[in-house]
Amino acid sequence: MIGAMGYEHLLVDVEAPIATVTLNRPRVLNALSPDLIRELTTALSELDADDSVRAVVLTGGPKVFAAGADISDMADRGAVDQLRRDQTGRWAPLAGFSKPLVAAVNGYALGGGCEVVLMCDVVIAGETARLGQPEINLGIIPGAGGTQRWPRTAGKYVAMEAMLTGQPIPAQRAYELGLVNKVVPAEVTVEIAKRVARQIAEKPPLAARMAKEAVLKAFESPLSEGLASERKSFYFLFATEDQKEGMHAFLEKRKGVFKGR
Ligand code: DAK
Repeated sequence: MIGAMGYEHLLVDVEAPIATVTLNRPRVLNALSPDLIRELTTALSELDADDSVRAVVLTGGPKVFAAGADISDMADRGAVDQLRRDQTGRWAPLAGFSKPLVAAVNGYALGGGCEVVLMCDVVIAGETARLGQPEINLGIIPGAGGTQRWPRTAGKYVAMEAMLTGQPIPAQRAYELGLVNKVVPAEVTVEIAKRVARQIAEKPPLAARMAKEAVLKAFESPLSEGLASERKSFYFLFATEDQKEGMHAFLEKRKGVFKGR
């Protein structure tokens, strides 16, 4: 069945200034087939270019986030075939999404599904959420950033245990380890994630973009480089109308109205 926006495996709901993207292959626990990945990255590219959207919620719905890449698609592939498909490059619209991405995670977020969560900026987990990298059980390792983003998020030993045992981590433990921002009842995960997205969407979008970029830079650069880059973005924001609006609104004791200019 093709949805309203022409996607077969996704639901995309734009309620400006936020949008919600729902992975929608429930029969196979939202397994990330090449078609689903293509649709997801296409939808994200479109939302990144849509000025009416200032933050995006990414979810798998009420029961499951995603049980990983589609094993039936991968089982008989060879190394060269995998390389030629360049799935890492295909994730660029997600990893490089310029607007804040809020993940709403219920149930399993495994393998590539967990790696998608790790590419989001804020994670709201339902009490049923279970995050893990079970690739080792299949004779492979994570291939969409898991071995790199887990240690940067939760430290070496948590990452090692997750990669080597393949055991998923339940929501509350994930919260204690700093892998998710908040644990909420599963029925309200998406609603709370939308609330967070709306809160972010009220902020000046260029400042949000620069803040996201600056925090991500911390994972990639030495401190001195990160600080220099932060300072340049800080100066740049003084060239925006929203900075003038934000500061004058404060002085005039009113709420700022931001245009993303
Ligand atoms: N792929 C395909 N089908 C899946 C699936 C998956 N990952 N996960 C579940 N399904 C299907 C099941 O086969 C079953 O289908 P039917 O038998 O009904 O036809 C249906 O979804 C319901 O699943 P279960 O019957 O197994 O449900 P249970 O509640 O009993 O168990 C489970 C839920 C999540 C514990 C179990 O389904 C499970 O262990 N699933 C596999 C989890 C997993 O191993 N995930 C990692 C996959 S590897 C790459 C980058 C990244 C990746 C690949 C390439 N490149 C850069 C090239 C990522 C790799 C991975 O994610």
